[in-house]
Amino acid sequence: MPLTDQEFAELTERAASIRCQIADVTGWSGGAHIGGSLSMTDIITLLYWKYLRIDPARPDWEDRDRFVLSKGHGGVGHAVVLAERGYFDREALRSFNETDSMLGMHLDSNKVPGCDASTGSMGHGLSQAVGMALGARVLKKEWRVFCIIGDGESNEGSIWEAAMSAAHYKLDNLIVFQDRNHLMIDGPTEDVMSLEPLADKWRAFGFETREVNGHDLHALSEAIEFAIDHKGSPVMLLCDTIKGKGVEFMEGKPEWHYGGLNADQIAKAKASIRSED
Ligand SMILES: Cc1ncc(C[n+]2csc(CCOP(=O)(O)OP(=O)(O)O)c2C)c(N)n1
Repeated sequence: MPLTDQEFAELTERAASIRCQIADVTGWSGGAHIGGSLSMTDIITLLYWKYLRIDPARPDWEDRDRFVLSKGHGGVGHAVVLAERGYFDREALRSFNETDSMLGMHLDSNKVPGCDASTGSMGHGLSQAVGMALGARVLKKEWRVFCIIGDGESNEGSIWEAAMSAAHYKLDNLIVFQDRNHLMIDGPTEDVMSLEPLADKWRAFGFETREVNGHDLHALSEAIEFAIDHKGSPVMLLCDTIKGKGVEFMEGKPEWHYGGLNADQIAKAKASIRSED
């Protein structure tokens, strides 16, 4: 079902609010991976507010859908989403990445309610997602597994090992989003280690692959529904995104992979986000 006008308006507002909170937490903590958190915000917002079958009051509910942020450095974005979705008090965000905080730079599934996998070492989350998808089959469960990987992260061989096994086992309960923002830690992916032709690679690895604008909520929603209905293989939604999306002075700039924000920059970031809203 296409998004209704009301859903679209609510999700658009939610994504803007998440982006503003990411700017706040980046400021409070002294620094965080803001660029890649902003590029995945529309995807993760749509998942947490429309598609994931979850219950924030019961984070360990066995039959819940699983979400794995394989590009675990986006922890600041994930933490804001989990707080906003009601897994824990927003106040916890104030201590993001402080010593002894529940919230580290990369989220720890043993500490953070709602976090299904500890990630941050690039290239490992997809393997965890494959294991969870296989687990559903073995246990005869209906849960689906949604996983976001980075494009720079896909320089890791382990991504492709996980992809091979997902296709081998025909894991049609696994939906992977690649946040194709074309930038990694220190520059354009195609300069550091070229990935193209990426869609062809995923197809060759046995994934039903769709290319989609990762900031178009209508297109993303349609793609997710296609992926949920698809049978016989895992699905890759190759999402064309912009690193730093929403904050004009960050968009497309590799130097905003990680950074801190002062009060003036936070205000500018929020004004930019709201001007797009
Ligand atoms: C195994 C490993 N090597 C290096 C790093 C350091 N690192 C953190 S983020 C990153 C780049 C990731 O690029 P990408 O997946 O494109 O992230 P995005 O642009 O979406 O933020 C690297 C190399 C890491 N976290 N893990």
